[in-house]
Amino acid sequence: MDMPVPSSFNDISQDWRLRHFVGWVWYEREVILPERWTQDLRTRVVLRIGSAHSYAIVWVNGVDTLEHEGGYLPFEADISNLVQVGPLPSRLRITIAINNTLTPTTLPPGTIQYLTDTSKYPKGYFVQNTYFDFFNYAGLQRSVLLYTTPTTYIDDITVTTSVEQDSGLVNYQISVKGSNLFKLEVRLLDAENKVVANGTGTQGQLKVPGVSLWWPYLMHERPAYLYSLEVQLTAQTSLGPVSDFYTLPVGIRTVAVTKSQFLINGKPFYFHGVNKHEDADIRGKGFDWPLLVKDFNLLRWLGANAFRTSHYPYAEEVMQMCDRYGIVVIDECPGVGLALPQFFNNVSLHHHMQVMEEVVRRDKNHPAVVMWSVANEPASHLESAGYYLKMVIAHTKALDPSRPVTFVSNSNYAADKGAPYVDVICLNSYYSWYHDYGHLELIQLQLATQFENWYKKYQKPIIQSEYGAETIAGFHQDPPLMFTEEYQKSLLEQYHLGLDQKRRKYVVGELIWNFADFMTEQSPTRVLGNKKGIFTRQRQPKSAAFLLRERYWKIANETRYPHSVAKSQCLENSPFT
Ligand code: GCB
Repeated sequence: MDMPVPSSFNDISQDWRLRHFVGWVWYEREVILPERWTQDLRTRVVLRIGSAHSYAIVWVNGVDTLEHEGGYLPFEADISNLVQVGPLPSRLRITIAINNTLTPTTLPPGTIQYLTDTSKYPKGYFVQNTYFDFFNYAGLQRSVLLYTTPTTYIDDITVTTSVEQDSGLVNYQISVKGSNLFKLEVRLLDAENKVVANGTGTQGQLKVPGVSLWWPYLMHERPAYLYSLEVQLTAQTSLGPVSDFYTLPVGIRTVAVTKSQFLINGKPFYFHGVNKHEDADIRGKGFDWPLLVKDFNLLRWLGANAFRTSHYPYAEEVMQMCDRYGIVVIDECPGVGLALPQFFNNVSLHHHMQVMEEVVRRDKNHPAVVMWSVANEPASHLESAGYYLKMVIAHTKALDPSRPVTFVSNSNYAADKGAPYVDVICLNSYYSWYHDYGHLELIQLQLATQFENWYKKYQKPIIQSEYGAETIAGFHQDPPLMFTEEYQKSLLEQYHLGLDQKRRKYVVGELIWNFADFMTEQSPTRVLGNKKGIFTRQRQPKSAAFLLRERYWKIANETRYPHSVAKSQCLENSPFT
């Protein structure tokens, strides 16, 4: 059948078996390569897969080329040897087999349960159990690309930044592969394309006097300032000279955490934003530019300055947009649904660390990323989870000492075994929804208890990383009843009163669950998916979106730094000016 890429395969056809399919699916396509890719042997041809959920094997012209475990991160292979042979035109057959089965050692984990009562189930009947609340969309959900580099090429760049008085410092490290005989020239250009610093060699430090810092949206009159790091490689190969060139957007900023604050460029930063999902009608988790740009327009309309990539790394284009718009990111790996004791084993731990390596390698240079989240709601009351989280967090800190690390907890403060290792406490709570449902009057008290207990025990800044209410757009009831727009609004209002009590003390952020309604597995508690969005799945606002908009712009106006504010361009969008 025809299958678009990128897209999840589940919602494309009318066949219910494909929608719920668990197992191997096969993609195949032929392409003809340009002649210079195959005839100039100084060219390296690479096949890159943006993501394949969840386990993939790739063949090129029938040759087993690549395998990858884990659904939300890119992987690639040098296929030059396979394409630079044989007659012209050079035809390429790419075959990708993908298995979406989740097991106790995948991330996210899952279990396959065989139902053996033959009076109820046919022979061999099984179900895929998952322990997270979103539909396990699968397939080639991000782009598959063919690209070239020279045979000696820029393999990777790592940039970290710091600030000394009014100068910015950009430390770079460049990895070159293919040969040792090369020259590297490095230039840093400002937003007007003026060269502001130069360097040579694989590592160095560039100094930018009178630096323009990268500030989050609504925190400065010129947020999201990006320099460009241009890296020029020239090399000698046995077939003659080659050159490679790469431009990396660089935002100069610092991130730090104190006992009660989250600091960006030395100033207290308050996360007022959302949790998202990659999710939409028909395409499922398939990457889609119109949807992405719409979402960023909604974030800006809302006055949101941050989101968490709940519960897996999002497409690279999303991270690039965050850099450009100044939307701060808590970058979460697919460590979601770690609910059962059996999931905390050595094989999983090893894989989880490897996934963190892949996330950090992919996202380390994004100024928008200010913190890593290694998991969402693991069973962190278990001893085994405590050890597991300690190891994953330590590994992530070793990979990237420049950013704080967290995981998102829904455990009790007294029982949580992972919290000692995080830099910021992130808490999910659903007062008056899953607990004491219908009792909006209890929220303020319960929220105050939550914050005070955690802060007393850990003295670390706290983010309310989820709160919200299931809401069917168009349902109304006054006085408010559950599932109506009025109830969602009232629940938010009560949370906000509680948050405001602690906001200037040690609570450093609030992220609503969720930005938009999204698809889940079928269950008696989900009406065509999770409806806790402040926007519908089609991105239309529910009443709560307007409430949140008013709040976020108000907070932004209060926390703006007078020294850095001229007549703000951001303010022009504000509903209050
Ligand atoms: C949570 C989870 C999130 C769910 C949400 C809910 O705590 O982190 O994935 O979707 O609750 O709506 O139940």
